Amino acid sequence: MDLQRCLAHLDEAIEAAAVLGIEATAAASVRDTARTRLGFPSDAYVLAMAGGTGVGKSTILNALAGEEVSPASARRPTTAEPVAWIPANKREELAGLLSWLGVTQVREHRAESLGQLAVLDLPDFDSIAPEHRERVDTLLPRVDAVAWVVDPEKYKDEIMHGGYLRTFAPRLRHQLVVLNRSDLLSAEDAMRVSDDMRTQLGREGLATIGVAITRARDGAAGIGEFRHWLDSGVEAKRIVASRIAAEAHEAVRDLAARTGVADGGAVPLIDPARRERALDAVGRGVLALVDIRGLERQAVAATRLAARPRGAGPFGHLTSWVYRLTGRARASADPAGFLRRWQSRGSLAPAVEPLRELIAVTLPTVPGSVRGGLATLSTPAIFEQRLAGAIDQSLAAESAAFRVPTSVLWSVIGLAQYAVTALLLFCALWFAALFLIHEAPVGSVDVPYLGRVPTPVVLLSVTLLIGFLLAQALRLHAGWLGRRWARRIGHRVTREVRERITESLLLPIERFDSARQQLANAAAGATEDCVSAATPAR
Ligand SMILES: Nc1nc2c(ncn2[C@@H]2O[C@H](COP(=O)(O)OP(=O)(O)OP(=O)(O)O)[C@@H](O)[C@H]2O)c(=O)[nH]1
Ligand SMILES: [Mg+2]
Repeated sequence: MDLQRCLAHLDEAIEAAAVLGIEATAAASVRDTARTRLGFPSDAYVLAMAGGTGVGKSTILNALAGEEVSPASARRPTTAEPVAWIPANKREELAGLLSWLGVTQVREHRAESLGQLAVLDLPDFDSIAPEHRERVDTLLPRVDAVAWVVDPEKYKDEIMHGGYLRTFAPRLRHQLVVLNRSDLLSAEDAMRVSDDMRTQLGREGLATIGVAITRARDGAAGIGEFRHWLDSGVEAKRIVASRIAAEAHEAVRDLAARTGVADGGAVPLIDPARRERALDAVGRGVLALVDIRGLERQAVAATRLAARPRGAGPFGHLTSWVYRLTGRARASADPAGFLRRWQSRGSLAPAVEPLRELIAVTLPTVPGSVRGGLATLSTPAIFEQRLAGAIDQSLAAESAAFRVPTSVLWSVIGLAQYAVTALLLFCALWFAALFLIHEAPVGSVDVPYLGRVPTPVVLLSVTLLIGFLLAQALRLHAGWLGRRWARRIGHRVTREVRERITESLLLPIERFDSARQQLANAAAGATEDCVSAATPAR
């Protein structure tokens, strides 16, 4: 159960690494190896004998078997192909596992007490034959346990310590160093060398690895400590699980370390408060370009233009037709066009600066492996391009939905203007009649300050005044509607632009941050589940 959870953490970590652009092929291969290994039916575990040439790997196996299983000799190197020594009754169930390991040389044993054990005698990893080392390197990630065989001459070898132990030991739980050919030393010296080896393992952070002293040439009697370790009663299943868990844990830890996150905690790359401030600044810069005030003027003009044919009486049609014909309407009463032309009003460069700067400041604090992805995001050209795209999209969506406001009041005013025009005509006829018919009787009205004023003059003045007031009412009402409309557009555009900036510029960073958090969580989970799955139950 712990093991399945442990592998799930590895999956999460690999997924997060993909978002972060971190190379995770090694981790993916760990995962694949783990799943394949778990897919084999056998409950036996595979122990590899690894070491330099001539340290006695094959001799130890032969001592264990009590017969010659893998030829050993003074010729260097001797073993070129790995030899598997397996329980006879498990031959069939181990067939798949052995072919996955690429092992063709198979010997059987009937040792009751070693019924769960398959030993692999590997070629050396330090001889003149480079293909031996290659074999070892491809096999070691697939075996369940390792006996690192050294001798008094080679126990300090750099290939063993700097190369193999450093790489593989942290990814194994069931492992042992076997100090062979100890008969070449006095008993005290053998103890001294094995203590020295332990000290060195401790320095390398591998203090949990035990050291067994053997004399394989003496047969079974010479490998008592090694045999004791084999018989120590660790369940084979547990060994297989511990190996996979240890490998998975290392892989997750490696990904987390390269991302710069610790177990459980990934401090956000960008401080949320600073992010908000930068976003506000960008929003202000963008809206200055979009020019909401200019938009308001255009919207008011467009609304007035729409009101004119309906509310300005018989001449309204004429003037609005003239406006349209001369292009005046297009230039100053076209809010949609005004929005679309935002880019002609200046450069975006100053607007993106606060956000770009924020990312530039953040970059040095980000681990090298993730820096690349973030750096691309903060390239001014890409930033501007994205922002421009975001603004274009939101403005296009907004202006496509434009409907110039309208009102029935305009028709009422329009009707009244027709009446005014009729009255004006009547006055004109009256004046004409007065000119033509001399001595025509005409009434008069008493007007304060002016005295008696002829009725047609009063009527004409009143009609003109009403006409003027109606025109003003239309202007004011249309202006009020236009401004209200413009304010609504302004709010929507502001909100939309902000949303799109967040989506196209900050979302990638947030995705980045959440991937880092996911990796940190996976690392914490792996520390818990993989460690408990990897504990060698003794
Ligand atoms: N003195 C002494 N010699 C040993 C001991 N174990 C093995 N040898 C000898 O060391 C030589 C090499 O042994 P192998 O078992 O072939 O060594 P190996 O590690 O398998 O070597 P490669 O197959 O080349 O990697 C042989 O001549 C063995 O007889 C030991 O405990 N004491
Ligand atoms: Mg050998």
